[in-house]
This record gives sequence, C-alpha cells and structure tokens, in this order.
Amino acid sequence: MNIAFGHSNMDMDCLGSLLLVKKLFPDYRLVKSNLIHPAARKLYTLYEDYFDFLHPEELQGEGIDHIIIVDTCTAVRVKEYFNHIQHSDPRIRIFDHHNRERCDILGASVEGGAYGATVSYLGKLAMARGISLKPEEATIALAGIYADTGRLTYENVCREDYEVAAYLLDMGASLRLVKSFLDNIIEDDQILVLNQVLLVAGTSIIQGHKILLSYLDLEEQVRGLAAVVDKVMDVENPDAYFAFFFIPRKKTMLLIARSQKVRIDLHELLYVYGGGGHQSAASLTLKQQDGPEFYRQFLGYLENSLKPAVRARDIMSRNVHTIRDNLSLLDAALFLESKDLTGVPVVNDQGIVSGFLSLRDIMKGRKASQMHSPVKAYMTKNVIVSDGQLTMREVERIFYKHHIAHLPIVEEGKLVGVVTHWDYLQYKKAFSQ
Ligand SMILES: [Mn+2]
Repeated sequence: MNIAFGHSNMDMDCLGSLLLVKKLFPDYRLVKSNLIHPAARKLYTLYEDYFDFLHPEELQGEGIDHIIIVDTCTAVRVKEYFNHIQHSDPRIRIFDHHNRERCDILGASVEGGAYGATVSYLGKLAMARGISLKPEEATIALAGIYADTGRLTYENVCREDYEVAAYLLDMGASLRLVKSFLDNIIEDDQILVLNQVLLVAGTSIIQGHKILLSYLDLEEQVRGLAAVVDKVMDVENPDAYFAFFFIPRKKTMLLIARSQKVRIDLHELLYVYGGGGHQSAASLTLKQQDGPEFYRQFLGYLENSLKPAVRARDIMSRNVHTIRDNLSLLDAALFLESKDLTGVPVVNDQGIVSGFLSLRDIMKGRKASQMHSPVKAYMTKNVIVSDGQLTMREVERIFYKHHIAHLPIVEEGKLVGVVTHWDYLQYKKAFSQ
C-alpha cells in the first residue's frame, strides 16, 4: 500500500498539497492528522469528501511500500503517523517548501522549491503533466497558496506561486470561497475574546516602535486565538503586537505576538523564554505563572531588548541641494532640471530654511509669466521641517497630513537632510526595518 500525509495539525497548504498528490499519484491513499489547524477547519469540514482520508489508526498492520510527505521535513511533525506503521520499510519522498536542507526524516528524498507554498511546487508538477482539476479541487489548492503567502504578499512569494494561482483560476477556483476560508474568526467565543481584547488593548511607544499590548484573563483555553490576534493586528496596525492571555485557574500564560518590522524579531525575543516561531509571528506558553507579574517583567524585557526604531535621520538624503531665495524662478527651474529634482529647500542670507520650492510652485510662476521673479515670491513659505529624531510612522503621517513630498530635516537651526517620498518608499520596501 502507498500512502501520503502532511504534518500534524494540518493547515490549508497541507490540505491543498494532499489534494494535488491525490491527482498526481492516484495510487496513494491520503492519511489525515488527528489534529486540524483551527485556520483550516472550515475548509476541511466542507471538503472532507474530496480527500477520502484514512485515519492513522487504520495503518496498523498494513504493509507500506511508499510514503509521500507534504509540507514538512521534520520528524516530530509526522510522528503520529509513524507510530502506526510497523513491519514496513517504505521509500519516502517529501515535497516541501521550508528548510529542506535540514530534513531529519531518515532516508527520505526531498524535493521542492523555495516557494511561498508547497501547493505551488506540486501545482507546477500538475501543470507540467497537463492535469485538469475540478473547480472545487482548484479552490482547495488555491486556498493553500493564499494562506501560506498572506494572500500573495509575504516575503516568501515567488513567480511560481503566481503561475500556479493562475493555473488554478483557469481550472475554476473560486476566489470568493478562498476568501471565506481565510476568514478564521467563526466561533462565538473567538468573537467574544476579540471584543474584549479590543477594549483592553493599548499602545506604548517602546524604543520608537508603536507596540500594542493587551492582557486578558480567560477562564478556559479558547481555540483559534491566533486568528483573533491577527484580526486585532489588522484593526490597530501597530509595529508589533503582544497579546497576553492568562488562565488563572491553570496559572498558564499564553503570549501570542505579531510584528510588521524586520527589526522586531519575535522568534529571537520569545526564544529566550522557551517560545518561538518566525520573525513576524511567534508564541509562548508558560505554566506556573503569576500573570500580572509576568506581564510587568516582560515589559521590562521589551524595553531592554528591542532594537531602536529607524528614524528620519537614518534614511534621509544627506547631500541636500539648496537654493537662495533671491534666485530667479527660471534659474531655479534649470537647476532642478539639471539635478533631476522635484523640489528643493530654499535658504535665506543666514543659511536658514525659509521656504521650499517645488515643480508645482514653478508651474504657477510660469503660468503667470513671472519666470524672472525671485524664488521667494513663489516658494511655499510655511515649510514643514522636522528634526532627525522623528520615527518613520511620524514621517508618514506628515506626508499624508500636509500633502508634501519632501521633509527637510533641521538640527540646531541647520539643514542636515531631506526625507523624500523616494527615501520613504525605499525604507518601506526593505520591510519597514
Ligand atoms: Mn506550507
């Protein structure tokens, strides 16, 4: 007998991959995990029939010739299946998209690409073999790609994820259904916790980062808390969020954290306490805790461990051109053109920033046929300047609020740099370091 399975606590990428294995290797039976990830439960419940799963217990006493494992290379994550496989010496083939070089499943051959999802690797194989899928099958597979890639926005996304997504759309995948599976808040107690958390959550500025914190006592463990935390993250949009859930009766502390900044590495931060995960998502469970005391202690730890936020002075352009306010508009226009600039700070006799001249201002002068007027007649006089301490979040706010594209940075009365839209976008592109 030949069998295929994914990791324990099957998620949507795992389910989508298994579905594709069934199409690519029809003589393999799929085996289900005894645990379904809360995020995948809705999809699993509605499409269970498409998988025709065996339970791990049904492997007892069977002779297994070949095994396909999807979406993991880690032995502990497939232990529940191997516990039921005896008297067999199966050949093992793995399809995965995580740390494939660190595979600890002995004797297995490992295939895959550094794709956003395992579905994308198997989807490429299905495309190459000209396999057609039913719309329902395509929907299941596409949900896997969307879930593992944050709807095709995470850093791990590559061209193949898009190619396979396009193929699945051709096969009739429903984006409306995929979207509904990605919405993980379906239980009443999740909604209850969400409302409570939104009431108690508060923001602190720590090392220049906007950090959201919430602390909630729970009577019982609630399933799907991670989805609640993701939702709060969406609503509040902090740089990072630390959600503390304490169960007094069990003295158990559960900490779930999310980060939007490379500089806030949650795996590194929680590892110290025995937790972990990824840079952008991690969690920690501790028993025998005094909840409020742990919370206080952890805040102190954050103050000491967070790397300082990037500030305006770290990303500003330092070689700043300036013009004098008595220059003619015509000369100013030629100057901007020669330097390929869209705007320039204007300084007076004392070298103090007295205004800002943008292409827009020059256009006004041109329309009025006043190109020989001095710059000071057309420049923007109430120029918004700032000092280099400003955080990137504040820079962003100033750009939007004042509808400006250049923010001169002045320190001790002297112009030391300018932050432009370009500088800001470069910073954002580097994942808000
Ligand atoms: Mn995956």
